[in-house]
Amino acid sequence: LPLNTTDRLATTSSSLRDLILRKLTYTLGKPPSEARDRDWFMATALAVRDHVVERFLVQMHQTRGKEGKHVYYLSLEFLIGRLLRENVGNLGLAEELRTALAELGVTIDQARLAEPDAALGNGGLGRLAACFLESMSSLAIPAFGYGIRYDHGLFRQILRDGWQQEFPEDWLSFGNPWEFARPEIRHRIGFGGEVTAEALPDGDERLRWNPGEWVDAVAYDTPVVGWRGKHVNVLRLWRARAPDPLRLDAFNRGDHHGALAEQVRAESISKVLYPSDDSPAGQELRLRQEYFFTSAALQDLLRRQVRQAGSVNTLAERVSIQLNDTHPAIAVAELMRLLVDEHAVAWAEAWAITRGAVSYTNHTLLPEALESWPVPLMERLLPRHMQIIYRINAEHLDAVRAAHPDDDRLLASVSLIGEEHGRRVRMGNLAFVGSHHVNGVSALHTDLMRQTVFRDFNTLFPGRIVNKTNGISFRRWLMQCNPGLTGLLVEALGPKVLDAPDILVQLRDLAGDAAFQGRFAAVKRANKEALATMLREQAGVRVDPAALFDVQIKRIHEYKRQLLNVLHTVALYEAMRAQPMRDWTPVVKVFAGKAAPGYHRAKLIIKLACDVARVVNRDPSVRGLLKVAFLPNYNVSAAEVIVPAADLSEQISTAGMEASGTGNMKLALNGALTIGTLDGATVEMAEHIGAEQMFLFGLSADEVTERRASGWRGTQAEATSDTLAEVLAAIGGGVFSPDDHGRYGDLVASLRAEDWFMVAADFDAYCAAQQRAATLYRDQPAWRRTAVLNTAGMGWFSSDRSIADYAREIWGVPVAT
Ligand code: DL6
Repeated sequence: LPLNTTDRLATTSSSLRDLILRKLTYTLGKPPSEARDRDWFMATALAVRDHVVERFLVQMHQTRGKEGKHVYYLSLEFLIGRLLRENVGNLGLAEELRTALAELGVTIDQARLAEPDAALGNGGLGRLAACFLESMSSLAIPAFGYGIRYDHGLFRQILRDGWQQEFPEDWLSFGNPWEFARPEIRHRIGFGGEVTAEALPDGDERLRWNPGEWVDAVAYDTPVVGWRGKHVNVLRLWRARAPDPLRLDAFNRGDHHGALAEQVRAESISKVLYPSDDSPAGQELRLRQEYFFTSAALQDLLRRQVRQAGSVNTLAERVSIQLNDTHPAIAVAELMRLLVDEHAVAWAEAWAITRGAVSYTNHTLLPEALESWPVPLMERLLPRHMQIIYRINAEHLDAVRAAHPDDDRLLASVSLIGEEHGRRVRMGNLAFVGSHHVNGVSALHTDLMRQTVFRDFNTLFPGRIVNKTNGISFRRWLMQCNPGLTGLLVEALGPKVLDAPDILVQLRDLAGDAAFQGRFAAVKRANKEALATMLREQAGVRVDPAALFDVQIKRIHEYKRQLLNVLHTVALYEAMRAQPMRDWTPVVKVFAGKAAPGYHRAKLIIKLACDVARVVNRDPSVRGLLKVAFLPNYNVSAAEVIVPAADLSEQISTAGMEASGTGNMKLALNGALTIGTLDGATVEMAEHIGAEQMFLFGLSADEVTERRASGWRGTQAEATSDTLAEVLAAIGGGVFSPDDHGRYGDLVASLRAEDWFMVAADFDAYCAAQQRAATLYRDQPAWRRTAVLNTAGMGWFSSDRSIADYAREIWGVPVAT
């Protein structure tokens, strides 16, 4: 063993206490009397990290020489959140830590809440990557996550008079106790320059790229421990540094700024996360980020391959490289370059290796979010890659032409170069041809991929597109965020439920049991009280925990239709005001989410929600009936409070537009009922839970397509719905914006015109579904029964199931069952 048994860390509370105290004293240099909550967090995290590292070293020792195929998960985003509770929970040290800290006069929450959120992602895609890493460790699949160690993660959102303002977020300002800097692990990344040809003795020529600029990628490793401490993988994030820290010649000439210019330019690559989600982010810096981390990852894994296997030839048997969306799609060209130019592999063999190793996940069908890069930019920044892409494209189009002669439409559609808006490299097409499998993230999304964006590819390469429905980590999204419900489930179903979530289905037998319902409801009530406190402290809104908590938490985007929810809020408000004495179900509407900084319409929707909240919350005639809260700065930690407290989960995207959703899963698992459209993974949730236990409404994906094709206009809906007409008139007329009557004029006009997102079209159906929810809530036994049935149906949506599917069907990696 790498450690003597006598050196092994004891897991008792007293040894943990001593370890924390040693970290506080000798690593942080503080006596307990001086320690603040942040110091306790740091000392605790460092102590916990020792336990993680110990397991890692033992595992390394036990598996040396027996490592199976490795998975490399390349993602521009990892939305990690806080790690203390996850690591402690997965190590099984929660109770010992509680006691240890209590003996030091500290509560576990004091330490836990002092941890900053690692927000290295925008939303669903980044959070999925974090859940997947945890699941790969939990299933003991040898894996590395590769990404960027941004200095600043997703911006901090402040609402000033209802308008979103963005401020930099600073998660690293007090140091990051989970990571290990690995200055010795660095790779050179080139940009620009030129390609030269070198004659070979056999008359052939070898092309060489001489970059004009170099940046170093330096590794920072965060160990990721799986459930029950079984296995530890590494998340390796790259930081950009200039090879030379400063230009001494310039400094000595007195040009102090110029001396640092290279460093500043290099470091800008890992400075900030692009704050875009399902929207375009097509600037040069973004391409530099994408190439930077992809190249570093590939160089790193090739070095490991050569060290372990002696050559690159067996790469495809030994590794699986998963591209999380097209952000790392340049990997196809970069792997070819490294194999052909650096490792002297023949082109055809290199192509077989690349296609054997790489697979790609698509996360969006929105045309504006499908990445493409202008050819001139690529030629300037990555000239050798552009040559490689041209050659891949030529061979690909030759093959297509041979099989489908005279089909110019087909050639144009599947080419790697698009001509629509100037010549651009289509990254989705590049990823498709360079992958052995391409997957969507829900059954519906995968079908739509086959019918729309990759329709022609699906004909050319039948079977390459597969579905892998998303999942969520039950450790974080049940056990850690909802200990009350977890305790109840363990009591009712036995501890095995913690390891085998399929057992949740047995809850169906208890759904009608009044005593169990009561306990289930008591847990929900306690969670709602915690959320009520947060709403009071952070949104300045006082709410009654007995009311129906109707929650919409996600990025703000027109297709996610927060606007539809706001319109219903207004309709409900007007109805309550008109008849305050009616037997209403008291409702609290909770909104949270960030808008991309340049997405003006999304910011206006936030403003509208806040304007409506201000009017409603001040109106005495609806006191006790309706409250509206927009919680600022939504992040993973806020979700961990909101998710366990929700009664109603809003999953109301325009059908066909949400690839999967994962918030829908988190909320249903915690006993919220879904009000939603048949979109993304909500369709599969309805199959597992039972559509009758949900409030489904609205147009289907096919109907949305038909409506759009028919020249639908929102005025058609307005003409048949008095309620919609009144709501639009109120908002458009300035009832909620007395300081600026015209503020929402354009917004309302767009609903009356093409109504692209079918807000007006679905309005009446949505209100009817809301009515069904409010009515059911009044019958608490029936509501509770349905809530239990929702939790019962969610076992399949564990990210362990998703990852096991990827492992077996895409990566060819064995999974222990
Ligand atoms: O697959 C994870 C997540 C899905 O659950 C969401 O439905 C989808 O919107 C999101 N997609 C993105 C797209 N970003 N890009 N490119 O975040 O992925």
